[in-house]
Amino acid sequence: MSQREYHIVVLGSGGVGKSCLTAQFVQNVWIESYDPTIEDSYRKHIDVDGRHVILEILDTAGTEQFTAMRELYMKTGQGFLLVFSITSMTSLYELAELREQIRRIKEDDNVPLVLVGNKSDLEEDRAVPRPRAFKISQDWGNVPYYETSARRRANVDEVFTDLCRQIMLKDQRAYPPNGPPRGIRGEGRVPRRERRRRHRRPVCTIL
Ligand SMILES: Nc1nc2c(ncn2[C@@H]2O[C@H](COP(=O)(O)OP(=O)(O)OP(=O)(O)O)[C@@H](O)[C@H]2O)c(=O)[nH]1
Ligand SMILES: [Mg+2]
Repeated sequence: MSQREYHIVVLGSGGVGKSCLTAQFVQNVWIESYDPTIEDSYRKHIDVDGRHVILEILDTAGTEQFTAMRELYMKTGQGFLLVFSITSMTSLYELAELREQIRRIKEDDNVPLVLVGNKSDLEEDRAVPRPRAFKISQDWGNVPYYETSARRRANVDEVFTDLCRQIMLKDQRAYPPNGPPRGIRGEGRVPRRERRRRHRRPVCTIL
């Protein structure tokens, strides 16, 4: 079985839950306390569409004073999780600048991205209406939008797998010369299940 290594970068403002999402994905643990990150990296082996993949995950600093390395990791990253908290509109708006920076540095309009609205368990504190975030994800070229809860471990595997699949679709070597297996080809950046949902109602979230 062929083995690939892909570099994923987790980006977003301070306190939105980047480290908690990463810890849930990599180690299946929930972290209640808040300890601002400088920079941490993790490795995780997963299987996606029958391919064995090693993900190298960089959990970045949301706090401005630690962002000096940003340009470097944007160059080396192959896919980006853009994380905001559904309890903070500002945290969503701040992602626009990060996305622009990624596009500029990579000189590519189709960098694998996933927009992640975290803290979905805090519905009573919601400040970002789901359609608002979904509209932004569409304006960004149909970037998949998920709402997650690191606390409840909801949609955590899904966001990493979606991003990994996007990277694999870009990596010609990941699939055989006649393309990815049935059901994956042509799916582009939006999973089929999600597209069907979009036809039914104007939101795009898997809960
Ligand atoms: N209720 C709830 N709280 C969360 C969730 N995810 C993270 N938190 C809490 O939010 C706080 C910040 O989480 P972190 O994962 O450290 O945030 P971060 O984005 O890594 O922050 P920086 O490292 O400073 O950029 C912690 O107290 C977490 O327990 C979630 O899904 N639901
Ligand atoms: Mg952190």
